[in-house]
Amino acid sequence: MYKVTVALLATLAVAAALHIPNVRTGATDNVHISGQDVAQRQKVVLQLLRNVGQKNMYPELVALAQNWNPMQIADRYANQYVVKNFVNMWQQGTLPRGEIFHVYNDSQLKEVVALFDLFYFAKDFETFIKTAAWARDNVNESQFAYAFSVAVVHRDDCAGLVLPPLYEVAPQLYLNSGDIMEFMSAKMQGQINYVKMTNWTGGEIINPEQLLGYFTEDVGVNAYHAYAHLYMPFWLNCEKYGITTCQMRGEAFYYYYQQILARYNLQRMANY
Ligand SMILES: *[C@@H]1O[C@H](CO)[C@@H](O)[C@H](O)[C@H]1NC(C)=O
Ligand SMILES: *[C@@H]1O[C@H](CO)[C@@H](O)[C@H](O)[C@H]1NC(C)=O
Ligand SMILES: CC(=O)N[C@H]1CO[C@H](CO)[C@@H](O)[C@@H]1O
Repeated sequence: MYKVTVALLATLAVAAALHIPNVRTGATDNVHISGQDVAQRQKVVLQLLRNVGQKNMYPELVALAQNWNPMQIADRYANQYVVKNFVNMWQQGTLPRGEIFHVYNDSQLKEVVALFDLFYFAKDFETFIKTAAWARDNVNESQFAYAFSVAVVHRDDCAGLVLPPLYEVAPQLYLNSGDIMEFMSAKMQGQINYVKMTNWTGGEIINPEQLLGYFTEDVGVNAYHAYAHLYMPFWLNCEKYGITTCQMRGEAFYYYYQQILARYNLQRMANY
């Protein structure tokens, strides 16, 4: 909660007078988002990503999702083809809830891009959030969380909003199951602020690579890597989405991996 409050205050401070050109809808005049709007938008984004594995627990968001029928409001999307495409795909059945989603599985990626398109081409924030509130309970949670996060990063009207820490959205991807079980049992016993230090290099070393566990398993480094993917997904077609900042992509990609591999090699030399 503390983190959320800090994030909200921070966005309030910077967002007081944000002028954002709308690349997506082609509007030439700038959209003005007041500080209060940003705080409200931030709140909704955090609520939608809270406990994604469970059904929506905020009645106002559940209400938004009710009666949602994209085919009836197809004109609220800048690209109407994406609505048909997604609805067709969804009706034929996509990845069930609770299944593991992987971005390198072509059919799963196709579904997630169709969902992202729906989020991205929603003409206004209200349509975007209604779509997201619906998708949260009807699409597989990992696919929803991924498509929604990429949309928040890339939508003009989400400028200044922050995503919750990814290891809080999907802790099972960052922590080992033993730790999660320990947290769960601490929580059931009513303990708060329970701290557990994980020794990533503990246990028997079978492969010298395990000596680097403190680096390769680091929660912050892994979240950072995941963020880099959200900002520059390999499937993001700059022309299709009207994104004008793609010229430096190759350079940014190279710089990012060069830096992280340099650090990795340093750790290897230091350990074996
Ligand atoms: C991709 O995911 C689908 C389920 O959505 C699965 O049936 C298929 O086997 C997966 N493909 C690969 C190559 O793992
Ligand atoms: C983690 O475990 C390894 C191997 O058992 C041990 O050498 C190391 O001192 C431990 N590190 C910490 C911080 O406890
Ligand atoms: C869009 C989608 O895949 N929805 C499925 C998610 O999982 C539930 C429960 O298994 C299915 O009923 C949905 O069809």
